[in-house]
Amino acid sequence: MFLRLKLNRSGVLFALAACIAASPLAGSAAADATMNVVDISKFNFGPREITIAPGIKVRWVNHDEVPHSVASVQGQEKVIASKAMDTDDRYELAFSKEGDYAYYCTVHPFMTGVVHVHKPKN
Ligand SMILES: [Cu+2]
Repeated sequence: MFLRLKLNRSGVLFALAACIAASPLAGSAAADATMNVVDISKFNFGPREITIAPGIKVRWVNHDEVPHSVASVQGQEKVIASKAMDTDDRYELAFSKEGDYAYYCTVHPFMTGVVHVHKPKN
């Protein structure tokens, strides 16, 4: 966050690249936001993997002309279970527990994504 304020644009990109190269938490640069958006478009979740801090919300938005959903099962528990979202529908969920939440679209199970929930390291 402080880096972002002090560096110019290319510096930020360099810092991001260094962060991605050095850490498995590739999405951690976005971890300070209170909301992260995953756009559903052309039968893909974008970004396909995101990393957020506990307590942060993720909002999925369907931009396709067909319905999509977001579902994740951990053990016996459905940790993500949206309804089918029509065009421009959205679904929001806050993740309180750390973990890696692999999810998929129940309408098109080949559509997959992951939400990594981890406390920021610094
Ligand atoms: Cu789908």
